[in-house]
Amino acid sequence: MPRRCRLIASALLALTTAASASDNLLVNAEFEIPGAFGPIVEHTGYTFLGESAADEWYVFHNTEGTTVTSLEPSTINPGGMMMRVKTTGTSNGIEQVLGAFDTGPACVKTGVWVYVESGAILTGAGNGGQTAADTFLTTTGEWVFVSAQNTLCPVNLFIIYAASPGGAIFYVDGAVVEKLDCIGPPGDFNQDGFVNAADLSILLGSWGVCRGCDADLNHDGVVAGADLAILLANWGC
Ligand SMILES: [Ca+2]
Ligand SMILES: [Ca+2]
Repeated sequence: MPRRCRLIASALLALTTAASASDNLLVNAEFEIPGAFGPIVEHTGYTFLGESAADEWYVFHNTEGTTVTSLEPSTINPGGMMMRVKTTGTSNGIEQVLGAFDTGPACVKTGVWVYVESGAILTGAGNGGQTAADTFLTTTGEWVFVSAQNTLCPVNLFIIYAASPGGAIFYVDGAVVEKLDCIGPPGDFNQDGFVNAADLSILLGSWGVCRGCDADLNHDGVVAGADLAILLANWGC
């Protein structure tokens, strides 16, 4: 990375970190603290595989594969550490649990600095095993701050996963999950604080191609079954 870009990236990281440090629901968000098995940890298998190279960050596989995590000197935050994640399977990556299932804020903003070496990644937040792909990153070879508001609620889990066939190689640093003040969770279209039948009728009334409309919860330009599934998952949140 050119020196100027690196300086700007460092300044941005410092700003995002300073602004959010006190409100960050994540711990070890800067990947400074090695885990019990660190600083290089290899997991092979399926489902929950244990702690990564970084304390409080865990490796989870949705497909069979191998993931190697390692803490290395950060290239975006000089003097600090970042984590390298190399995974051979799609939908495999790292996650942090923020609280118990069915607990946590209805609305959050998530963000993390990511440098993808190969493949593509997604980030998401949600309730236990039910997380949405809130961001997709296909840019390789540069640091990018990926940020989104949650789709599923309540939020007690934050994930950073490979979204490409065959896995991905990526670096992460400076992650944040911040509670947002909201009247109601995603799907509360009429803003009465709850997701219920009134919101369902709004969604059904928007059914079909509907670019930019509120009921398009997954932002794919169509109000369809995927949006209905999100609304039903957030029912009563
Ligand atoms: Ca509502
Ligand atoms: Ca949609």
